[in-house]
Amino acid sequence: PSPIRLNDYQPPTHLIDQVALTFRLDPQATRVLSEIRFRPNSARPGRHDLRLDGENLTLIVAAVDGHPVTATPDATGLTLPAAMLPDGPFTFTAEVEIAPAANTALEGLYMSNGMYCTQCEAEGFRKITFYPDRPDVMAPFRVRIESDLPVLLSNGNPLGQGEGWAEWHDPWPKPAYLFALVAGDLLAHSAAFTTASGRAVALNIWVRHGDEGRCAYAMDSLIRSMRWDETAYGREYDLDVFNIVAVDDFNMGAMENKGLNIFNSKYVLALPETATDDDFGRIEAIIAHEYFHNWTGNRITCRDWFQLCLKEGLTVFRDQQFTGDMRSHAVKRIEDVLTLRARQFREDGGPLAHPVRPDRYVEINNFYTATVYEKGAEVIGMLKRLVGDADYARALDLYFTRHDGEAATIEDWLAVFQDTTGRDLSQFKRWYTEAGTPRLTVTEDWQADTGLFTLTFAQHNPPTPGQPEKGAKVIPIALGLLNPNGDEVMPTTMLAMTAMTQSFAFQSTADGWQQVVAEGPDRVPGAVSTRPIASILRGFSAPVLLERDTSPEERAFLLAHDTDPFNKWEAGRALAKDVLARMITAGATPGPDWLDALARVAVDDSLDPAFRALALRLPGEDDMAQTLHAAGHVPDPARIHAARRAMGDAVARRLAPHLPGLFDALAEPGPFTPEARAAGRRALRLAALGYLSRVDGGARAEAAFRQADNMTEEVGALACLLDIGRGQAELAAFESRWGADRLVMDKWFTLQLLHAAPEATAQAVERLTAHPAFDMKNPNRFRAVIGALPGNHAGFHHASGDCYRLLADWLLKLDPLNPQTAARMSTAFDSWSRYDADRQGMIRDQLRRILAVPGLSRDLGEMAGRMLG
Ligand code: B3K
Ligand code: ZN
Repeated sequence: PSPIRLNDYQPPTHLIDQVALTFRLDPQATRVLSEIRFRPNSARPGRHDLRLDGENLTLIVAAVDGHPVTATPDATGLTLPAAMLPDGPFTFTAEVEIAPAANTALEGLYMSNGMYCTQCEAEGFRKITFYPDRPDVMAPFRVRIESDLPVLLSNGNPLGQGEGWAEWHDPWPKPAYLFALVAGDLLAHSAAFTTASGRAVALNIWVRHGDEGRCAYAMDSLIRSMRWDETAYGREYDLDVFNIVAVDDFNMGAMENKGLNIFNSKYVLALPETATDDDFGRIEAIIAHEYFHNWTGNRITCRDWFQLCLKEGLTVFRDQQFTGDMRSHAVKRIEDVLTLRARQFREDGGPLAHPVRPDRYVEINNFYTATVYEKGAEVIGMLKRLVGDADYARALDLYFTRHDGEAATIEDWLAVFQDTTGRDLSQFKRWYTEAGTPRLTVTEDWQADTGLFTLTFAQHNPPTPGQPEKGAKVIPIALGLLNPNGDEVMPTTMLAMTAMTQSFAFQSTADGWQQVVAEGPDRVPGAVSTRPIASILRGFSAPVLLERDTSPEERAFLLAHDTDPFNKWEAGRALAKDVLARMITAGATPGPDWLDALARVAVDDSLDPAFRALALRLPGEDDMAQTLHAAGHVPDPARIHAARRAMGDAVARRLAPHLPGLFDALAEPGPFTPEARAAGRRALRLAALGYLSRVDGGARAEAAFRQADNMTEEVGALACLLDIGRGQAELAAFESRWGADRLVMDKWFTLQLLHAAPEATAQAVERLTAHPAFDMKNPNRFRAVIGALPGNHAGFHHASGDCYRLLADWLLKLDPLNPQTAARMSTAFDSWSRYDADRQGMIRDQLRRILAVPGLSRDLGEMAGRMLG
């Protein structure tokens, strides 16, 4: 299929004033009656055919202004010729039949455990009825649902309900992708909220019987999100009800349908004994994310799908701010950068690299990526750093007033910043249009006689598919300077790099160190000074690869003294990666300096336990493969694995005297609370237990597993045991305890795969997929096994190539049922070009085998094709 291109965008020929839908629900034969009030779009003068999208629909009858029309749908929709249409407004009515029970792709109207639900983003509404299924056609919806099921929900406010029916009205014009319908035997966990201006809102989380006791944390997160959006962005909720529904079969995390968010049950249901601290954190973040979409996505939506980052980048940025406010900005930033590097830098460095705003796609579902989401959020963070907090707030206010009710573009978004600040953002826009992670190198110069300290930066923007050459990017570089005694002598200063190479000079003055803008005679004479130590790219102020020749001593200095928590962590991380890289490539052993520095952080009670836990986490194997490849090596997964294990053992031996004390002191008194402080203590406690298990043979982990009263420690202790090759009895105990709990059992599947020895990983896949509880139709379960496979780097890349073959087998099995999830899981192959010729050949063979399958989905076909290049 040929790609859709941004440059071909045309406004719609017709707009819609009103939509009325009636659903007569039936698993095999649901009838959908639609009544759509169209009017010609003045932006497209002249008379035009009306094209309606529609897929897998059986057309029963259609009419224009009450006159039956004989229109024959093709594979993708229906055309009403201009000659058939009145000059002005008209009403199109249709009745179609669909079969939700047969819908395994989980897009459109489908069934999950006897309940009906929908997923329309991006292009699922066309599987429900004939409609201009594009985000720039917005309309108010009235919906009538007829079914015997007790709970019948749609978007907006309830209009009425009776025996076997319910009606809903959504007054806010919305694109079809935000349509939702749910029908089932559900229970609500309810609460009330009053908005800042006094609107009473009924909040409900709808779940299956038995799950109603697991909604409290999600509800609490929702209420905090609603309050936060009022105070941080001045955005209030705008309907009388806000409904959330949890479903077990869902292709992604959640969906922001207007007034009726639909969630993967994994991101709603939580109790201390079933959910880990990470689960609680993700629930809070995703509830917030979907809620924040009400303004950034729903009230202001995207003109076309190329503009996806307009809503996703901004909404991720907002949920990151929220989590920072709720928990810890420092810890949140470190975690976000870890994810960015693991997922987005990986994507940007391989065959799937694409701009934050792509300019072509075959299947839009393939572009809900780390680049659109996470890099999209980074770009907004940079914009905020460049213009400052006050102008960011003014620009956002302008965005909301200027574009409310509209379908907007990235140009519109940048224009509110330009109009607010008077800045020209045309160069900044390259962040949206050019793919690839810039490499930033820095050299330092110190003139003892003049006291001038100069940093010279050079940026290199590597070629990516379809984009051989790029211009200079605007790079905000947050910089601080420290004295050799550890005092900060210049607080964080934002440098804006705009050229390919650019120098910034600094000098010590009576007021401390300052940037020297004018060189030469205008320069104030500097005070006598010593060479400062630079802390560069504080807070990870731009999504770049910083390359800096820093000595281990300087890194250890920054680890000990940097006032910027991100760079403090980053210094330790860089040290660890240097040590590990030398272990992998040169057979070195970790030296005492690094081990001592790590030990000092581990026992430093003045530091946040969550921060210490992050500092104790060793660089991941995939991360090392990515780093070694970028440095010109061919990564050997087996060596990386062995070296990382040796590194863990060395750390465990060095920390051994402190570990029992650390582990015991961090035990939480009193009952479990999911809040960040307690979670941080558990994280450090489990990090200590991990190292302790390597020296005590797992005795404490066994006891911790038995005594755990929460899932964080239960699963954490089990992971410690699996990591040292034990834990078989505990796995069996876990299965018999949790066998009936689908969400907890996903953890059981994933753990075994992640901890399988490299040579036993393929067998683990075979064993786990043969388990009676493995169900490929359930995306959570499929992801828990097949999706976890690349997380076991050495196993997935085992020289036999068995896992490559197994992954391809499973993708091909899933593709006819659920192409969207199959395509997403295929990205495990996107790093092939890092590895040796044998592995490259084996992966490419699998990709070719996939591409050769007749009837392959557009989703998986596009991905395999792009990965092969
Ligand atoms: N907007 C949805 C994602 C839809 C994905 C469609 N393939 C969830 C979110 O980003 O909030
Ligand atoms: Zn989103």
